[in-house]
Amino acid sequence: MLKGLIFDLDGVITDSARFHLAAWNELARQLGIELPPEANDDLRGRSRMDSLAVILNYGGQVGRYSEEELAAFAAQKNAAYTKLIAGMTEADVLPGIHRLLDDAKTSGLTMAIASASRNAPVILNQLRLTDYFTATVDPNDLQHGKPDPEIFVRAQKLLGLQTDEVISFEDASAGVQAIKAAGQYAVGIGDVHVLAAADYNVPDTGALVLSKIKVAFDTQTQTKEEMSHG
Ligand code: B16
Ligand code: MG
Repeated sequence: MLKGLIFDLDGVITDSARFHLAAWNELARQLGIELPPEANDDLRGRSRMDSLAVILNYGGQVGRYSEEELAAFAAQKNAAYTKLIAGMTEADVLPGIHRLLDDAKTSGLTMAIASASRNAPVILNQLRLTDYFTATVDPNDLQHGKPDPEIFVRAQKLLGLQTDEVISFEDASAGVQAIKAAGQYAVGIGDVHVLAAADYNVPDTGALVLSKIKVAFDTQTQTKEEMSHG
């Protein structure tokens, strides 16, 4: 039975993913790296240091810099990013998200944030959404970034729920992989070809309707139960 929802933040609740990409592109250019369009999908959902590694890999610069230099690049990117998100308000909540969160609240579902971003609490506060969530995973406590399932397993535990009691939402390929590796039901938001591993796909957040997603979730859960009983 469905009891909780777990949300990625960047690209799901709000379009801060574009600010991450802008800040990374600025740093990449400074390092003489021209990122190809497919880098956008590779960077989505990855932790700060993993994202930097992806960029250096595109530029053939892996192993060129010391730990201190890498930390300085990451700090520089974060400074640019925090400037870009400073002006975010309630108006930056993506279409369909307020409706989804309100429907979930009315249905008695409990909700958590599973964002790799250390800036997630600040953004949630600016969007005036903090009170919807009973738990937010602290990425500082994690050993592994997405696509490792750790962050979604942690969010589910914080909610005190079982894998077959939650639905998790992601816009990133690495994120959908993480949800599936955690054994949870995945809703993929974005290009269906990129997010083919999800159980339920929508092109954008405006198409998220809780009652419809719940029907698909219940059908899949029922089928699994019938199969396990032979
Ligand atoms: P920060 P999500 C992720 O957030 C972003 O998608 C990713 O682009 C970013 O590098 C990562 O957070 C770390 O963010 O540098 O702010 O700590 O999609 O998991 O909500
Ligand atoms: Mg995301």
